[in-house]
Amino acid sequence: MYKTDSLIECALSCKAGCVCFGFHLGQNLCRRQTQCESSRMNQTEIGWIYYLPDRDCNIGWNCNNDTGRCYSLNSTKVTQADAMQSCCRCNSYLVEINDLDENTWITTNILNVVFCSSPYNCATWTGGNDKATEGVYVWEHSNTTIGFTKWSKRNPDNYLVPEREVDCIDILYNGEWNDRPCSYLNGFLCEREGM
Ligand SMILES: [Ca+2]
Ligand SMILES: [Ca+2]
Ligand SMILES: [Ca+2]
Repeated sequence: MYKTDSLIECALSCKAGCVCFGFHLGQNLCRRQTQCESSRMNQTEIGWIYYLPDRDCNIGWNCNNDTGRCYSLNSTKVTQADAMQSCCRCNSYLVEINDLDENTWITTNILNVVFCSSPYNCATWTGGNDKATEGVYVWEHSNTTIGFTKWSKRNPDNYLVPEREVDCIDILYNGEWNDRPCSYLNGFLCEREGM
């Protein structure tokens, strides 16, 4: 049993020799099992849910039934570049928020479900950035210019200190965006097409 960052991380760790795994949602604990009696899989040990191995990355995704898009939040705090890499492992990409509907859905169904003591404590990386040209924001994975935006008050504010590189976009607990140095350590949200 060990501490993990998300159900997905736990599922990814259940490889050769792992017959099933358990995940404790409240405490983010992961258990890999070399054998699984069906009684164990069904038992109601408080907080634990058991799963069969997930070779295709099917669990741990929260899907929007209207759009068919799925999202997975990871609470590990990493740089934006590392977040991008991590999303790739499940054939997904760092989230790209294309319109208000998507922004609202993510805020309501994902960001607001995570405990945060203040909006600035739980910023989450998106795939948006202006690394190439200051002030010109693009979505990294699709390489498209960002159209819809939901900037928080006084952001983006890189222009105030132009010598600093503040080139990546994170989304705050309330769904508003902020420009932040890409080397900052944030949780992150992966997105992919539905199954
Ligand atoms: Ca999207
Ligand atoms: Ca910038
Ligand atoms: Ca900012």
